[in-house]
Amino acid sequence: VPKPLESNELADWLDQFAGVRTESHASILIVDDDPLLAEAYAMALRQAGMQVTALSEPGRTLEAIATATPDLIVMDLQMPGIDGIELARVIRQTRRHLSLPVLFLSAERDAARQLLARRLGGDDFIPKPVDLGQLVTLVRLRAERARALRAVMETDSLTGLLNHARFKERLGLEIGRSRRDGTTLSLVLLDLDHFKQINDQHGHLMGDRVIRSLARSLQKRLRRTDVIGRYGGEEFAVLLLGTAPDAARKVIDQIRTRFSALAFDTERSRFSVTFSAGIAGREEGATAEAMISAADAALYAAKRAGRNCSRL
Ligand code: GH3
Ligand code: MG
Ligand code: MG
Ligand code: MG
Repeated sequence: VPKPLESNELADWLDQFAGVRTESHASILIVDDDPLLAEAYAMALRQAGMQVTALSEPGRTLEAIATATPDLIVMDLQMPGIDGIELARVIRQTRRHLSLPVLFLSAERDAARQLLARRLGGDDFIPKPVDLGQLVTLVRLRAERARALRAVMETDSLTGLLNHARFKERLGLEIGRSRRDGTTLSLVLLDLDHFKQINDQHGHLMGDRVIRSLARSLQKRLRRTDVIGRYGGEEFAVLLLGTAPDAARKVIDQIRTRFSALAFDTERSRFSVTFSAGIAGREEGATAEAMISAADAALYAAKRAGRNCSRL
């Protein structure tokens, strides 16, 4: 059993990293039943520029993964009442965390058991007592890589917006968050009008340009905290945080007016495109499915009303 750190030892350790701090947006979750050790590792990684959550209650690991959305987990193998290998296996059972790297920390000296830990799901093995320089090096590179890979998996390649799966996941998370905080939340579904005709008359490449252009209009006009996704082919979804439906409608109508005024040029012609929008607020006890069908029904009403308009 590794002995806990003295605070002056910790200061010495941390001094080693004073010069190596570089920008990193990687988010790390550390799970070690010894709170002093967990915090020591956390400080070393933070010192190297990473976002770190230190957890000394291993039973709350799944919950911490959901809230902190880490790019990598550093986990102690010897924890009372919980088997690190089993915990890693449970984490990997979620589709989303299939490729979430887990680095095991262990005082285990037996090479065969170290190998077993790797075979059962650990991506690497860091011996205890931990060399903090080694920890920082191993963690940063892998976390950056995992983060980049996740961004690719969650992003729509044509527009750079969140893809359908990730958007729906965010919708669920944000509904939960706004319920807990007692804030408002609006969901908008947008659909380009008569888009088949745009493709037919100007070609699919031009159609793609229109789709990218609407993506950019949304990114430009919405808040950085708002969530924008490409919901389907020529359909987009937007979550406006802390915004009631009537306010959301004003914002979307402004974007709609400006977008419809954009001119798209081809060799032979110049044309413009419109979209319709359906808006739904978070009702008491709303689920993601309920909000999507409410916004979808409103979008359908906007289409029926002649398109290039929005409905609540
Ligand atoms: P409405 O006003 O009722 O929405 O009419 P619409 O023609 O837009 O509706 P519909 O859903 O029938 O057609 C959508 C079209 O969008 C059909 C499909 O070929 C096109 N589309 C879907 N994804 C893409 C894409 O990524 N690029 C291009 N260029 N076209 C796409
Ligand atoms: Mg332990
Ligand atoms: Mg459509
Ligand atoms: Mg359409």
